[in-house]
Amino acid sequence: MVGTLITVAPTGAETAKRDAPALPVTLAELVSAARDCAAVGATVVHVHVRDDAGEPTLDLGRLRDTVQALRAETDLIVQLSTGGSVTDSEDDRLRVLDAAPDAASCSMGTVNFGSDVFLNRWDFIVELHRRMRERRIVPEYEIFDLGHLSALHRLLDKYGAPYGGHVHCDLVMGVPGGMPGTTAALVAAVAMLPAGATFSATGVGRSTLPVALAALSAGGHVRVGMEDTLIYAPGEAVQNNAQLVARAAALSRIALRPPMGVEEARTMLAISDQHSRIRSLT
Ligand code: KMH
Ligand code: ZN
Repeated sequence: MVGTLITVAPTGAETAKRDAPALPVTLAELVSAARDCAAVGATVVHVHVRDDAGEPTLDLGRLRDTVQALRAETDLIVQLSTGGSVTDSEDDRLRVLDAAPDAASCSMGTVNFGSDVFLNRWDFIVELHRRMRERRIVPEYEIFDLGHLSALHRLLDKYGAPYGGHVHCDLVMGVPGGMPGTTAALVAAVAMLPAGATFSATGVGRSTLPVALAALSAGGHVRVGMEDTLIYAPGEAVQNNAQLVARAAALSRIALRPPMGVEEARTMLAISDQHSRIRSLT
């Protein structure tokens, strides 16, 4: 039986350090959190970086340093966010790919995001898809709503498969404005996946646990982390990212689909070892 891919999204772009002191915002904190998460079962890290004031940034130098540090200090697959924060420009979001990560997120449509709008125009999505293939970066298609799966079919039909040939989606559920974090919504989304695609799911806020359980029972994979939830249980704040990864790993063992190792994850996601080779040469 296939193991479980556990992705950790440790930081995000929405939470302030003052509201969640355990949020990793410096490079040292991020690397330390990534190491702790790898030790308890994570194989992919979904990365947003912050500036010296702790604010979200897409500064290319910082992104490059972050990719390099995570490669040097962990074996995790490094997936940079091209979503950034709701105020980031398309040019800045496209430039993220110049930091040469193993993988990057590719959000498949516009969605209301609380009282903001997370804008993803069709032409922008096509450009992200095209540049990722050109740079040999494996996309993770972020699905916030069912219509985003229609857009994914359209993208693949018109512009072909991503680099590596495999399609992996992350169902981001429970965003205020997107699909709800329910089993029914997950089942509906899974039914719309392209043939041969694999999926992870992440539930925002209180939907974290129900979505993880639904994903495991539907044969999917799991993303957890402080980007998506700061609540561990009713009345109990998340202590750190590793706590969330350890719980996801425990659930995956109960489901008899224990956490995947990095090699198994690279094979499933069709991520070549080109970046590991680069690492060994530098
Ligand atoms: N911060 C959200 C507006 C992604 O990383 O690709 C977008 C987001 C998606 O987090
Ligand atoms: Zn993100």
